[in-house]
Amino acid sequence: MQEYLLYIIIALVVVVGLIIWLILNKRNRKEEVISTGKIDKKEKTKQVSLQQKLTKTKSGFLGQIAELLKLSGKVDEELLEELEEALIKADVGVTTSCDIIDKLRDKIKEDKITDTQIIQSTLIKIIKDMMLSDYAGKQPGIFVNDTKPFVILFTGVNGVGKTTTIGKLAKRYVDAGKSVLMVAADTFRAAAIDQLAIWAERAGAEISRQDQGSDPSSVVFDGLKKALSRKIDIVLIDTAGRQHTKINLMNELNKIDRTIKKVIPDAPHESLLVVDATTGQNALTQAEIFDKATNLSGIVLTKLDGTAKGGIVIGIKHQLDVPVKLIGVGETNADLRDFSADEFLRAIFD
Ligand SMILES: Nc1nc2c(ncn2[C@@H]2O[C@H](COP(=O)(O)OP(=O)(O)OP(=O)(O)O)[C@@H](O)[C@H]2O)c(=O)[nH]1
Ligand SMILES: [Mg+2]
Repeated sequence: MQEYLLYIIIALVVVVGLIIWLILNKRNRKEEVISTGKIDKKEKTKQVSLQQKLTKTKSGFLGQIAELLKLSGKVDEELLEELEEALIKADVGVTTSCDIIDKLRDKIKEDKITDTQIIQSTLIKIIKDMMLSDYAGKQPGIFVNDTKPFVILFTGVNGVGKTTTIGKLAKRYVDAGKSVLMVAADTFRAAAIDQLAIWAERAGAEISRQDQGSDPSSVVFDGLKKALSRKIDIVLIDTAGRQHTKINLMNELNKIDRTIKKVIPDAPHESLLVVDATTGQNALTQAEIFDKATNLSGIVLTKLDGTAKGGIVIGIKHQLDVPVKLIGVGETNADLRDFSADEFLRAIFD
């Protein structure tokens, strides 16, 4: 009888162990992610350092601050106002710049700082701490989990780099062994559909398209149905560039978003606003309005190589609570990079 009981206990232990193993395994699988940065190691080693790509911002931003501190002999309210102005000019954003300078003011009082050199290092530390805390717990880049299809919607004003970003991302995902379907929901111009088709061919991705002038929501509906039936891994939806001030165009975007949810209720899994870093503060207004139409999950900041005002990177998450996920620092595939606050801060300040 006792022996019989022992067998039952052993069987129970085995069953419970098996259940625990299954739960843990499932959880681990859910967390399996692809970082765009990890995809093409060969390409990554060829990359020019971010510091080199951001030289304009580095010299513009730091140069301005250093110059101000050199010219100013003493630490006073006037210097703080000038520093705040320099931050605003570098596109850090008014609210964020005020927050930074308020913290600096407090620190000056607390530590009784009178040396302008110490002001510079204190200011940089405040910016670093702020940004690292804004991005705490956020992994760099876009993380594609095992949801199938994983749908990414790209929006933004005209000419910011939406289609180019989709092309570069598609290449990385295809290289990582994923099946990718591009949806040509920019039906405004025939050339836009052709441009996406060229990117699809280059990347080895599929494309779902209709004629110019078709309803973009209908293109999205068909594209997602196709992706579901073909068990596609990743869907990248291109949309027409639109000014955030045009209400009818923003409503059209909202309709696209609703259509996506009709086919796949928890999609889009990423809703990315592509922003041209050279447009400065206008980016914050754009993000606010696009967020209302498509509930943004992140920002792709392109053309950071072409601006001396990379301060937008510091302000955008702080002010809008939408993180930068990718940055564009040039025209090649390797120039689309996962955004890491830590790496950005090192490139600018070290
Ligand atoms: N220097 C630089 N150029 C970029 C970057 N990203 C995109 N571009 C260029 O920006 C231009 C516009 O890119 P598109 O991808 O066509 O922009 P779009 O947002 O799709 O434009 P529309 O569909 O017309 O609204 C192209 O010449 C790209 O090569 C970047 O990170 N750095
Ligand atoms: Mg385009």
